[in-house]
Amino acid sequence: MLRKSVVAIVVGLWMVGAAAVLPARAVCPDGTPGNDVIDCTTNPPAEGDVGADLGNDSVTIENGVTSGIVGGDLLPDGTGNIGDGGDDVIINNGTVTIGLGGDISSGDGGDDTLTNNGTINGYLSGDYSYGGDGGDDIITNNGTVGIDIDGDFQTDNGGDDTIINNGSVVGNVTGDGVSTNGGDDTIINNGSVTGDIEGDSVSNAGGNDSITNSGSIGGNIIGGDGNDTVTVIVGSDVGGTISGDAGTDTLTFSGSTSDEAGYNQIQALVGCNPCAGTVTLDGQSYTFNTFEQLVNLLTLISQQSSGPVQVSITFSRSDDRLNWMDVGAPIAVYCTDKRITVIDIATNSQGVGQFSIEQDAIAEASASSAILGSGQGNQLVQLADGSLLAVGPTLDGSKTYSFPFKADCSVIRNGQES
Ligand SMILES: [Ca+2]
Ligand SMILES: [Ca+2]
Ligand SMILES: [Ca+2]
Ligand SMILES: [Ca+2]
Repeated sequence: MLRKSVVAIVVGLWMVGAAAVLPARAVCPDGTPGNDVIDCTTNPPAEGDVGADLGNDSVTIENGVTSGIVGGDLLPDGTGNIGDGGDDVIINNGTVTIGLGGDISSGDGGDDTLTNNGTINGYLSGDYSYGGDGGDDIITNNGTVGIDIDGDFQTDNGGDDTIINNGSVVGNVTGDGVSTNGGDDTIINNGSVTGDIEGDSVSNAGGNDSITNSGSIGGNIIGGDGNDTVTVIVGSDVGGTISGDAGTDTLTFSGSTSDEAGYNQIQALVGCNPCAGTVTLDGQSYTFNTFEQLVNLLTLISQQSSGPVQVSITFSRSDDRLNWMDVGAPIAVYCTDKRITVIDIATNSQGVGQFSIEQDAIAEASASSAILGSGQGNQLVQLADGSLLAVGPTLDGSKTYSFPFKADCSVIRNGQES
C-alpha cells in the first residue's frame, strides 16, 4: 500500500516535470478584452487574422508565420472593435497579407508601438478608427510594406506619431490621412519610399510636422498645413518636389559635403522668404517651394594635400546665425527682423528640432526675467535689462551653454558653458 502510494507520487512528479520540459505548443490565439500577451508561432486558425481585442496587448508574429490582419484592438473574429483602443506593442517578423494596425476600433486610439521586421503586403497604420481620435504611435519599418504607412487614417483628430522607415515602402508614408485635424508628426526616412511622404492630408487644421530624409523618395515631400520642418540630408534622393505648403515652414539642409558649388547655391538662398527653387548638391537635385525659411546646417569639407580637412565655413555669419563663432555649440540661434529661431543641434551636427519667437511678440522687459519660448530642452529668456539669453544643455549634457544677444540681432558676447 505504502509502496503503491510512493510510486503514484513519483509518477505524478515525473509527469509534472515532463510537462515543464516539453516545448510550448505552437499557437496563435486571439486576445481578450483584457491585457494579453500573444506570441504567434503558427499561422492563426479560422479566419486567419490576429485580433488582440481591447486592453494593452503585446503581439508578436514570428518568422515564418503568415496572417491576414493583425490588430492591437481588433475583435477576435477579425472585425473592428467598439470602444477605446489600448496601448499595444506589435512586432511582425513574418508575413501579414492584408494589414497591421495599432487600433482598428470606433473609439479613441491608444498609444501603440508597431515594428515591422518582415513583410506586410498591405498597410501599416497606427490608427484606423472610425469616429475616435488617433493615439500617439511609434511606427518603425525595417522590412517591406506593400501599400502605405499611416500614423492616423480615418480618425477624428490625428495623434502625434513618430514614423521611422529603415526598409522599403511601396506606397506613401503619411502622418495623417483622412483625419479631421492633423497631429504633430515626426517622419524619418532612412530607406526607400516609392510614393510621397506627407505630414498631413486632412480636411481641417494640419499639424506641425517634422520630416527628415536621408534615403530615397520616388515622389514628393509634402508638409501640408501647419508649421512644418523638412530636413534634407546630403546624398538623399527626392524624385518629386519638396513643399512646405500653408503655414510657416522651414527647409533645412544638413550633413557633410565636399560639393562647394552646391553648398554655395544653398548658402545664397539663406534669408529667402518665400523660399522656392532648385539646388543640386552631391549630384542630387532638390526642387522646393512654399517655405518661409531656409537653414543651412551643412558642413563643407575641403580636400587638402594633407588629407580631408574640415573647414569652419559652415557657420558663416551671412546666414544670420548669430552664434556662428561658437563651434560645437548645442544650439544655433538665428535672428532676423521678423523672428528669432533656436535650433537644437544633435551630436551628428544635424538640426533635430526648433522653436521660433516672432519679433512682434517680444514685449517690453519686465522687472524679472521671462521665458519667451522653449523646446528640445532649450530656452530663450528675456532678462530684466531687455537683453536675450539662449540657453541649452551642452552636447554631452554635462554643462549649460548660454548665449547673450539683443532683439536687434546684435551679439553681446560669445556663448559660454558653465
Ligand atoms: Ca491600440
Ligand atoms: Ca496615430
Ligand atoms: Ca501631421
Ligand atoms: Ca506647412
